[in-house]
Amino acid sequence: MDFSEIEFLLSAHSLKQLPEGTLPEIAFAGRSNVGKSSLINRLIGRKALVKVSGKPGKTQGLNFFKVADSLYLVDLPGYGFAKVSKSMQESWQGLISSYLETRTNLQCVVIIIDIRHEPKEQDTQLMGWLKSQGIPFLPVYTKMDKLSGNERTKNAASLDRGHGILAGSRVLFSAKTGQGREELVQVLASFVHPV
Ligand SMILES: Nc1nc2c(ncn2[C@@H]2O[C@H](COP(=O)(O)OP(=O)(O)OP(=O)(O)O)[C@@H](O)[C@H]2O)c(=O)[nH]1
Ligand SMILES: [Mg+2]
Repeated sequence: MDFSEIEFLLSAHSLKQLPEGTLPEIAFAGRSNVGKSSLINRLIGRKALVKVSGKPGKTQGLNFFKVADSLYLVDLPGYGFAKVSKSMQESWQGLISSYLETRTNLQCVVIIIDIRHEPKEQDTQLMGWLKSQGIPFLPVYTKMDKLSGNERTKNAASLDRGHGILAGSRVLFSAKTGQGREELVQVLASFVHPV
């Protein structure tokens, strides 16, 4: 996959605003502040095409990026961020779940998990739900630069156990160092097929 030609397309705040589903699509989901936007920037080799922030809740709306007329990447708002109002949280979750349910050109949901965290209920729920909908997904454990080799192995194994994931079907990643990028590109390419 070649990300050298990439542009920001639009930010969708309702299903009506989604671009026509004529290209294969990969969406990036995960809890607030886990590093979704940073992962996309590293993946596409741009420092700041996607906005990143130390404060959770930075990404709002579904942000579409178009790669060389061949692929859409979608940066989703994070879940589990308490600081926005309940009704706003609910309307976001509503939009995201109807997007996931209805988007026929969606070929992979990358679920980004902070490798330092314990297995979280919301990630388990999302994976269970995607399975039940028949939507392919790929877990990525990110911020691996924050742990030493030993802790990394231990935490990755604990997340695998907690979420029922096989070690061969997830990727370890760091947006800071770029570790795991090559593998991620290869694995993503294996999900994508013509619409
Ligand atoms: N050390 C390290 N820091 C990271 C990594 N990925 C993200 N961060 C930092 O984590 C914070 C959140 O990153 P974002 O990419 O904005 O996270 P997000 O998941 O898009 O957040 P929301 O849009 O608010 O849901 C920022 O301060 C990033 O610099 C990583 O791999 N390593
Ligand atoms: Mg973000």
